[in-house]
Amino acid sequence: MDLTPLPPKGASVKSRLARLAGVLTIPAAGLVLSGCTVPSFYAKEGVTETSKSTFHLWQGFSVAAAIIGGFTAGLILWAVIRYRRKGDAIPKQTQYHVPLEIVYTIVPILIVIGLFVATIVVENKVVAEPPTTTAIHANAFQWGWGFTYENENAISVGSTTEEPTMVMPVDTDVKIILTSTDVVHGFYVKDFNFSRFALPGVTNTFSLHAVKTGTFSGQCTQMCGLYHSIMYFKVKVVSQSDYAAWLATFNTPYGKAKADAAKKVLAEQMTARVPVKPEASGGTNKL
Ligand SMILES: [Cu+2]
Repeated sequence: MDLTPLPPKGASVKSRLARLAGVLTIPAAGLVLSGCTVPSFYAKEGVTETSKSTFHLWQGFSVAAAIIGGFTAGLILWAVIRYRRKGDAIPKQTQYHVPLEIVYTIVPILIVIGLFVATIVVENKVVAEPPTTTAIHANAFQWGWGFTYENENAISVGSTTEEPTMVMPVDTDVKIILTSTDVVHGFYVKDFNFSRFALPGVTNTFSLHAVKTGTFSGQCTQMCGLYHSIMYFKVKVVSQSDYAAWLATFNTPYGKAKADAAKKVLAEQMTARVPVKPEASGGTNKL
């Protein structure tokens, strides 16, 4: 029950405005306190071609939601204030306003079609797999990641003290062949705005095209057992010449021996179901 005393009859315009300001403060405070960041709307552009497309789609959805939400809130407020009860008289009722009904049926349908088409365009970009000769096998297992390179000796396996690092070249279409040895895992790289399940018995392929060099964090996003929380990895995007140089390090006798040792560790880890051994990985993921 609202115990707020009503203003005396004939309250001044000033006090009415003060009450209105009080009412409007609540949604305004909600907006400010939620820390809404414009124009990114809490998302990041990321460092791949498709992460940028996904980001722009998110922006479009957010702007559309803000406009529609603002318009709807404005209409509600207008109705609340304009038709607030002043006595027992009911305001004029309007029904079967056909032009209006047609507008509020067709406009939402057009909005949904617009959002749907924009989503399809971006999704087609995300799932596109342009032909490339650079392919990396990413294998998830309880509880770690192994990255091996098609037609190359290179391999990267993590340890409890060193996260496995997937090294990939910048400005290149890189095909990722994602598999799981045991249960469902999730391959997620925040700066790529990208996530994909690693499923046992299923090979998921996708393409990544980074446009910026740097080291980016990845993690398993599917609760996959006791040590799910340590299933981190890194993605190191390097220049094409650095990438070639890194691959070449595995072709020396020393590099080959390292790769063979890492392959053995990877095979052991896949079946051990324990956190990986720090001493065994040999730092093969160092660039
Ligand atoms: Cu996991």
